[in-house]
Amino acid sequence: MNKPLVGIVMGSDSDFPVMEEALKVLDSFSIKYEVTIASAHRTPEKTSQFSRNARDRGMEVIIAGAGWAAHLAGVIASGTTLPVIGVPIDSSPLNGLDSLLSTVQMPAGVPVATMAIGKGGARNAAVFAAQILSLKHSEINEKLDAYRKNMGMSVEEKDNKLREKLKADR
Ligand code: RP5
Repeated sequence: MNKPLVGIVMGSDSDFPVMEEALKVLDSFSIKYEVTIASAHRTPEKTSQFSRNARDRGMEVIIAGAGWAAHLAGVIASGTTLPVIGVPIDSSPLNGLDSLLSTVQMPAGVPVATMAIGKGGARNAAVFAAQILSLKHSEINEKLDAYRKNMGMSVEEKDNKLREKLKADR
């Protein structure tokens, strides 16, 4: 895996603290990615070039995160038939509800797989990207299985800790 399989695009550097969550998950799966700041309204030409060239550059999935009137994921989806995963960022006075609706409400024909608002959505975007990639890259499948197993184990740990705390407190 030499070329980045995932293209991560965000509208501004102010989106990075949220989008970083996606990077962390992809790192944990050893999936190579490329990070770009491109804005649908501030740098429309760069955004459109990115999406038009992504497939030829070897990318297989794109994650796009943006806030406010978040048309970034939709604009990127319009220039490629690669799967585009959208992350609505909670950077506006409407706390991301505007970005959620702008990202999810794509008219029929050009879909954006839209995740939850904010950091949880960014994490899920990376997990979902890994799930798409696992169809072709079987080594990612094993990592996804381990991820799910660890998640289950951490819930069990929390359950045990809470039970012990309640026993001690009462
Ligand atoms: C959107 O506008 C970006 O995705 C960001 O969430 C928001 C604000 O951008 P900055 O003004 O912080 O650069 O395009």
